Amino acid sequence: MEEFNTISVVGLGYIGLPTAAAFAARKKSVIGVDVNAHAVDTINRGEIHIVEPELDMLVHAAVSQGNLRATTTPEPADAFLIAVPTPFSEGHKPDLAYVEAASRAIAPVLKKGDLVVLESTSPVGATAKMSEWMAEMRPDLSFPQQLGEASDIRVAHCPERVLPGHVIRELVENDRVIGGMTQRCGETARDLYRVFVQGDCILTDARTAEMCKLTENSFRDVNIAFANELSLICDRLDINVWELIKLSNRHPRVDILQPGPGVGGHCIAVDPWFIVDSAPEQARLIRTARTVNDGKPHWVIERVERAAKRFKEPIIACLGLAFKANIDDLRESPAVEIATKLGESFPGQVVAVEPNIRTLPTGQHSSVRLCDLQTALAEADVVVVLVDHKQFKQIDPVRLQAKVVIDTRGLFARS
Ligand code: SAJ
Repeated sequence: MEEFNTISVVGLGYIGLPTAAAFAARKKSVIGVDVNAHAVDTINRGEIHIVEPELDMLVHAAVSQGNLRATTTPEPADAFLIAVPTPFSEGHKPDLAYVEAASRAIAPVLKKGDLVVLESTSPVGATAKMSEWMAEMRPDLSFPQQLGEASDIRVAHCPERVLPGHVIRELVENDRVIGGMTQRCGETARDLYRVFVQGDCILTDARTAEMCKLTENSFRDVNIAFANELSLICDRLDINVWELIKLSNRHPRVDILQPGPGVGGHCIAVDPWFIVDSAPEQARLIRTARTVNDGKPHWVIERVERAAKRFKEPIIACLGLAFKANIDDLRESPAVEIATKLGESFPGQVVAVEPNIRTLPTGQHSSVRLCDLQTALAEADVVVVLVDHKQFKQIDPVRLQAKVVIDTRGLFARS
């Protein structure tokens, strides 16, 4: 069993910061590294720069007890976890620039016996590439691609799988898939995660672990696309899709997900493209699912525009801007895309209700006015339900009677 006294987490975002705090809660000495000086200063004050339930308390405790410290410059440690973004660039090609920068940044402080784990969601082959970048910088050390089990540095991939909004619980309880570049690399990484993970830590190779994470999110994307496609078909055939899905799900082997205004977030709408990019000819269903889900916001916009034409100067109320229920995260949100486009088509006539934020991000969505739920319901001719926030579930349907309601989440249209 390996002992890790000092652990460094590189990238202190939605995954890196909770992970750093989880190790610190187990009394490990944790050094968090981030290029964002504002994030580093905030964490060193015991505060957080992102929104995630319970994270503030954990970080505050970790910093005040001296177990977590943040810095912009990497320092020596026994294990390094890299949790930086892996977005896609032009043509949906994975962009590994942050992984490359992070691995080159830690390379100078690596020493014999260290473990480096890539946590970022990555295309197949990224862990091996990361190891090559470090090897380039440190010809004095050996890496698994050069010496196999005998290497000085151990390298593994262990994708994060936590659900935003439930990160603290899922981080501890979820099973972890650990892909070592060699068997020993995997076993060493497993010793590290066992510090705080209560779920099973299952070993495989790095490429399978990379593909496993992409597969999980693609599975979800394909299944949401099925529900979204059904919603279009049912609209055409004048069938209530929510009732249809509920009835179909009575079958013991059928479990259809829910249609919505499209798929948001930073994972499910991104990761399938990594598979498509690496096997474009084979990944036909996965690519089509992306197209179906990306097309849904346009379909919603068209429906609202058609409905709005019935009025002279309609007020359109968009209920919800976040990418899913009961969170404040507006990034990559189909609801934002829909509200913004409607605001452009109907200047001064679109209001949005988002109970989880106080102001709209500056410089964006200027065509949309943020207001409270009661005002929106009083003013609106057309109500577009975009997010199933708990506050919206309490709306008395009587208040919607005289309005046109376009309900993308089935809050009021279920039967
Ligand atoms: N959505 C639907 N219908 C559904 C379920 C979801 O339209 O029936 C939409 C949501 O409204 C949202 C999007 O899909 O816009 C994604 O939401 P989500 O709750 O399904 O997933 P995320 O993006 O918050 O988190 C996912 C999770 N992956 C899986 O469930 C397979 C999480 O475990 C991953 O860690 C995370 O991606 C990630 O970081 O990759």
